[in-house]
Amino acid sequence: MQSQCIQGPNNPNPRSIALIQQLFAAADLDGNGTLDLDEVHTIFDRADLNSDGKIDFEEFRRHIEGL
Ligand SMILES: [Ca+2]
Ligand SMILES: [Ca+2]
Repeated sequence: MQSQCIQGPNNPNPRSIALIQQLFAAADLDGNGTLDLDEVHTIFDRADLNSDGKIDFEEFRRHIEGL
């Protein structure tokens, strides 16, 4: 059952926070604690599997599951 992984903002569940930390750490390629535009672009390009310049939900989901 994966459907309850992501809760709304009113429910600060530890799994959401862990996921956010995981996403941030994965995006922070040089590990300096901040994201710069190059890092965001790199992550975007990785997530955009069909290179159409957009990330649809399926691509987003697969990207997160692949972390
Ligand atoms: Ca960084
Ligand atoms: Ca795409």
